[in-house]
Amino acid sequence: MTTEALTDKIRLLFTERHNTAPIIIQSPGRINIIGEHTDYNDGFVLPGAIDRYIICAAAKNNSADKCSVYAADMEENCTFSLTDVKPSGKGSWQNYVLGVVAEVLKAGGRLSGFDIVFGGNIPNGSGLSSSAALENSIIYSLNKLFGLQLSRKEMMLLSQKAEHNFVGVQCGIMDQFASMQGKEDHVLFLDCRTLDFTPVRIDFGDYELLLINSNVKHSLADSAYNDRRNACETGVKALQEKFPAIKALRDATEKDLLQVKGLLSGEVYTQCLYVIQENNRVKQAIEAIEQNDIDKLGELLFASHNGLQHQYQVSCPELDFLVEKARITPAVLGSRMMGGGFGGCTINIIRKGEADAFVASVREEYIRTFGKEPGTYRVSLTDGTDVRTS
Ligand code: GAF
Repeated sequence: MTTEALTDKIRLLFTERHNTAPIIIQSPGRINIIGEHTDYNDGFVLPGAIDRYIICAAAKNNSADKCSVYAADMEENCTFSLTDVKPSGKGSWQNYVLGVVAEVLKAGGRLSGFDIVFGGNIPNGSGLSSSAALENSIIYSLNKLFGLQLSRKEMMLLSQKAEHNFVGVQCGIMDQFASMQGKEDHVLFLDCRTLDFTPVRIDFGDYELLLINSNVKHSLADSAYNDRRNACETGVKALQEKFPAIKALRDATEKDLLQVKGLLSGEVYTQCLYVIQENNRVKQAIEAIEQNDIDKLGELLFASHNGLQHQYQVSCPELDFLVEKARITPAVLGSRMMGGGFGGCTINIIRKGEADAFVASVREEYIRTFGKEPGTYRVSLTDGTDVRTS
């Protein structure tokens, strides 16, 4: 559905349900060029917001504490009192909303009753961060409705806390950041330690980005994500025995890690090595972009996937298949899985005009092998969460 049609639908649903005019907030999904699983290691990432959104209609109601949130896509309604905001069942969309409300209250935000209707055109489970977009849309709405005076940085950090405390995923900041701070036609080079960032324009020349959705949603992704985080923390503790100044894997070199190899299981060692190497790849990617060297950027994407598949072990056969096909296709300069892993999309740098032929060349075998169809998206880089004016 186009964002215009989605906005009309959400606005109409809201006025039908609540008989008043809402504010409309749009909050985008994100891609990430490179820098996967580096964010919670204080490292570097290169994401951007995309023109797929959660659209959220919101208004205060007359109650002191009664709230309602209607998820148009699921046709589900959730009502709660501000005096008793608790997590809902595991895996429920409600936790993204309730978590944000709870974090706002915890931070001292003064709220009264409100109503929300939301819906989206970010495909769920595609690794394009529909959940961060939802969290950001809720916090941005509350900030506007109740004049909370939160900065973008404060809002994205509260969204992240909601995910930690209500959803149970110890995510880094990349997704909430990209969705909140996005800039049209730019990706954002973010230092996840300081949260300083630089917008970067990439000149792809004769090439363009193509997302291919594996259409795999892995149910173990959340627990595996937290496991990887723990592995990184184990690595840091071992490193600190020899190098007390190391605070996160971002501070370590491959040589440092080698010196504590004996203190780590083979698996943890390899996973930490991946993070150190991926962080270096982001820095190399920035150099390649500055030199308009898209071939080099493509090589880095393939190398990133290799690490995610074999070292960090967060890929899956469907994603590996798509990247392998890309590797042997001359029109594709680079390809890798994107986001947390175990499903979702690959991001590809492909020669303009070749996307349809590439997808057609892999489609049949993909369907035969995995019994499902791959999806494709072409996206544009866009601004972060904001009020929608039309
Ligand atoms: C998920 C997380 F939410 C991000 O913080 C990031 O760690 C990403 O996986 C992997 O790079 O999207």
